Parts: sequence; C-alpha cells; structure tokens
Amino acid sequence: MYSQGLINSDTQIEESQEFLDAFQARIDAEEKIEPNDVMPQAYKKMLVRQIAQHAHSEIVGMLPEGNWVTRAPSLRRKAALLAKVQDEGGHGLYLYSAAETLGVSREELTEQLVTGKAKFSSIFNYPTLSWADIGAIGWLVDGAAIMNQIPLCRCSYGPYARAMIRVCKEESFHQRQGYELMMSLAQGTEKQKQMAQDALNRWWWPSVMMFGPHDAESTHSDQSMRWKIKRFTNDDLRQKFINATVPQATFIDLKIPDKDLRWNDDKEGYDHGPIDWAEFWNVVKGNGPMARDRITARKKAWDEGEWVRDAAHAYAEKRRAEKIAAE
Ligand code: BYC
Repeated sequence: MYSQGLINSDTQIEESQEFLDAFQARIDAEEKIEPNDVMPQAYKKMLVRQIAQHAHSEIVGMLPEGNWVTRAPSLRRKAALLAKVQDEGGHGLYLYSAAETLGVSREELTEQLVTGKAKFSSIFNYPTLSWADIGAIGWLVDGAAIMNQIPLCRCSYGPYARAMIRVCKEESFHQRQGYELMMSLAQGTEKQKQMAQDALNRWWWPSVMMFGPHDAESTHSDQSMRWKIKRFTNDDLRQKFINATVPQATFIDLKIPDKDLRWNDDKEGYDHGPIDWAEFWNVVKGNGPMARDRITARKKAWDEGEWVRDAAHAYAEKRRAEKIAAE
C-alpha cells in the first residue's frame, strides 16, 4: 500500500560529504525524513533492520499470549486478551507497512524471519507457564515496550514515528490490563499471590534485558542517536523502566527478584544487581528456550497462508487486466 507512488526510495546517488552533511542538517533541524526523500543507504539499512525486528517481535509476541486465550479464567479476561493479541497483530502490520516504504516487502521480511536470518525480541523466547504470566507480560513487557517506543514517536523517519503514536496508545491499555490482572492475583488467595510472584520472578530479568545490551556493547546506538532514530540509550531507558516499575511492585506487595535493588539518592534512581548478559546473548543468538517453537509456529502460519496470498495476487491481476481491457 505505502510503496505505491514512491519516487526516490531506491534512488542511488553518490554519497558525497556535502550530501551527508545536508542530510544530517535536516535531522538536526528535526525535519521528518519521508519515503520520497533521498537518504543515505546506511540510514535506510539501519531503519529496515530495526523496523523489521520490531515488526517480527509484535507478530511473534502474539504467540505466548495467544496460547492462553482459550484458558482465560473469565469472559472479561478472554475478551481483553483477545483484543490485546489482535492489537499486536495490527502493530506488526503497520510496521511491515513502514518498512515497505523503504523498498523492502513484507514477503522478504517474513522469509528472513522464518529462515532464522532476522531477529525478534529476546523476550518472546520465554514460555508462558501460568495465567499470571499474562499479567506479567502486560505489566512488564508492554511496560518496557512503552518506555522504548514513546521516544520512537519522535523518530526522524516519518512513517515509523507516525505508526508508533497509535501503537503506544494501545500498549498503554495493554500495560494497564496486565497490571490490573497482577493486582487481582496479588490481592487474591495466598496461592494466587504466589502465582503472581512466581511470574514476576521469571519475567523481571528478561524484561530488563529487553532494552538491549549495555551501552558499551551496543553497536548501533551512537549512529542511531545521531540520526535521531533512537532518542535514548539502552541503559537510560532500562533505568527509566526500573524506576517506574519498582514502586508499582511495592504497591501490590510483590517483590522484585533483585537483592541488590536499592534507591540511590545521588542518581535519583534505583541501583540494580548484575544482568546476566551471557543469557541475553545466548537468547539473541537464537538459543532461547522457546526459539524453535516460535519460528516453527510462524513458518506453519506462513506456509498455510500461501493459498490466500496466491488468491489475492490472482484477484489483483484479474482486476488489473479488466481495467486495461476497459481503457
Ligand atoms: N532482542 O546495537 P544494539 C512488544 C540486538 S514487541 C533481540 O543496542 P539497537 C510486544 C540488536 O538487534 C517490542 N536482539 O541495537 C509485542 C543488534 O543486533 P543486529 C519490540 C536484540 O537496534 C507483543 C545487537 O543486539 N520492540 O512490545 O540500537 C506483546 C546490538 O544491539 C535485543 C522493539 O523492537 C533484544 N532485546 O537497539 C507484547 C523496539 N536488543 O541487529 C509486547 C524497536 C538488542 O546488529 N527496537 N538486540 O544483528 C529498538 O528500539 C532497538 O532495536 C533495540 C536495540 C533497543 C531493541
């Protein structure tokens, strides 16, 4: 849809210093870069990488939650979860559309995902073992996602920034439904409270890792921030998330599983214990506990949908032929 009428997205020009400086000046002046603008190939590549990974994460992220739709404990919870999972599907589609404006098709990106060439967020490599995990995902994972995505509403690339505005509004509903679910469990029976605590214990550290590697290990941050794709570093966003989430846990009387967590007056934020980066990189390399299941599920859906894509193409072709014949 978006790719119709694009003029310059594939224009290859010699990237002289003058051209690169002029592009940077537009970025520095907070101008939005639009699909028809000529842009450095490296800027385009950086965006395609991030937007594709983001889109895949939204789509793969439907799986751990979709797993609980049939087992939600009430009609109200089922309706809310179903709506949330549908929202994630929608987010994936806006993001694939945003990537299409950069000249890469949804088919190509999906092929990269199902063949293991493209990444998706580390967080969706973990299993959802109990109903409380649905609360923990909404509260922590969507909470982390909002922290990361609100600044993306100001990303220099117009289509990505605009897609993020609606995504963030919906993520905000998701975060609240997750926290409300955790609150109900935490204020329920002793067993329910234990379920909530167990979910927090398992999801806390993966959520903290979701923000990406420590700034010193982040390959893309410097350039991404110069181009105003990212507005904050991984560690800054991680710190903001921890600062916002600890009081929420205290309020519902759950304990963050970090014995080193304590308020630091000097930095006006919480100090936290060491992050298990070996676990993070192992997951990022595709060895997470649910990695194979997630890719198998996506591949199955992609293969089973082939006839629908073929039918849609055949119909579009027929309409085009009819239009030409009528002219
Ligand atoms: N998982 O240089 P860095 C959701 C990779 S879904 C896997 O710091 P960058 C939701 C990174 O790709 C929300 N890989 O990278 C859905 C790079 O490898 P490559 C998902 C990770 O891009 C359903 C390498 O590590 N959100 O909310 O500057 C239900 C070095 O990293 C991860 C987004 O995708 C990771 N966690 O910063 C509920 C947000 N972290 O590509 C909720 C958009 C890093 O060189 N993305 N890597 O091979 C971003 O903001 C940035 O891409 C990141 C990473 C902050 C994630």
